[in-house]
Amino acid sequence: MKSVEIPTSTQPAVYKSNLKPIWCPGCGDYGVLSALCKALANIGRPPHEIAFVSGIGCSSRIPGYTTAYGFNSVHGRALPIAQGIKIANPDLLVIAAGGDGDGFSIGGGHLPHAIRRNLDITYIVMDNQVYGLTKGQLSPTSPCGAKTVTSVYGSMEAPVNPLATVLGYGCGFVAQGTPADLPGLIALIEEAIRYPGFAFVNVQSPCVTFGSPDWQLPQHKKTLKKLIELGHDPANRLAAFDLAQQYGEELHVGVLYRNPNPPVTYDQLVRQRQAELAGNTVQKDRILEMFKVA
Ligand SMILES: Cc1ncc(C[n+]2csc(CCOP(=O)(O)OP(=O)(O)O)c2C)c(N)n1
Ligand code: SF4
Repeated sequence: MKSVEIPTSTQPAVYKSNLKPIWCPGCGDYGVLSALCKALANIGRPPHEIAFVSGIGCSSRIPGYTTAYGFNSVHGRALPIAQGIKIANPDLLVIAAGGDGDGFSIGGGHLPHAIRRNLDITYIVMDNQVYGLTKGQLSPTSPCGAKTVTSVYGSMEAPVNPLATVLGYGCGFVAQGTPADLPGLIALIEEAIRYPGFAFVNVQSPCVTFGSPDWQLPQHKKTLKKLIELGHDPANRLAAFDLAQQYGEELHVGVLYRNPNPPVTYDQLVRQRQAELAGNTVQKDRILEMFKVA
């Protein structure tokens, strides 16, 4: 459970702001917002104990549609800001969210460091294989051959594999979902938030306007494979890697990997160090001296 345990259930509507989403009708992000509010209701932390950070993109509008503290920040910078918030106030439940462009292109350099630092943060990527907000350019997860406004003859680049990437970086919780399986997505987001450490959820959230017409919610419904029904053991990291290799070919939904022995988080270490420091007046004075303004 993230930081402070208050497992009393409340209503999803408590987390929805009065702002009406301006996403295109049918956009997958509506389902993500709905799943998120339901997951938060199951967890029961009040909105003022939650901070929601995003970058820039259609998907990154999501904090504005919730009643939690929201920061719709700068393209690609959700993770550094989320980490700063968590370190400054470890009692906040911190969720970062955004698109595949935001997370794996411009923000891609932050991902390995956020994962290895292992703050108790949940990161939700709405992976629609395209830049939605800027009108349909190639994104890092666009498949080979994808025709977009910036790849009119079809993409010649191999896509990023988000699942294998975060597993390789050592992420302790890795899951994939789709709004085509809303109950499954709610459960995944809830489990990710409850995981004590950096948790990653890749949501296949189709762009109805610029995304592939062959990869929308009806296709997800037909092709998705639930990992639980395949008998996958989420404690088995090598099996998770095998499944992750099939990103872009199979739509696996569920928890690929959950570290059965989560290591101590960075925010816990900071708190420990602060407590130690409080009892060590010599060291404390030396540090205060270092930061003294002349
Ligand atoms: C520094 C910077 N570079 C580029 C942009 C333009 N820009 C805004 S959103 C975006 C990509 C959006 O795609 P994605 O992150 O996948 O989110 P989506 O809109 O698909 O949800 C780009 C390139 C920007 N706002 N800031
Ligand atoms: S452009 Fe695509 S990602 Fe953006 S709101 Fe419309 S459907 Fe959603």
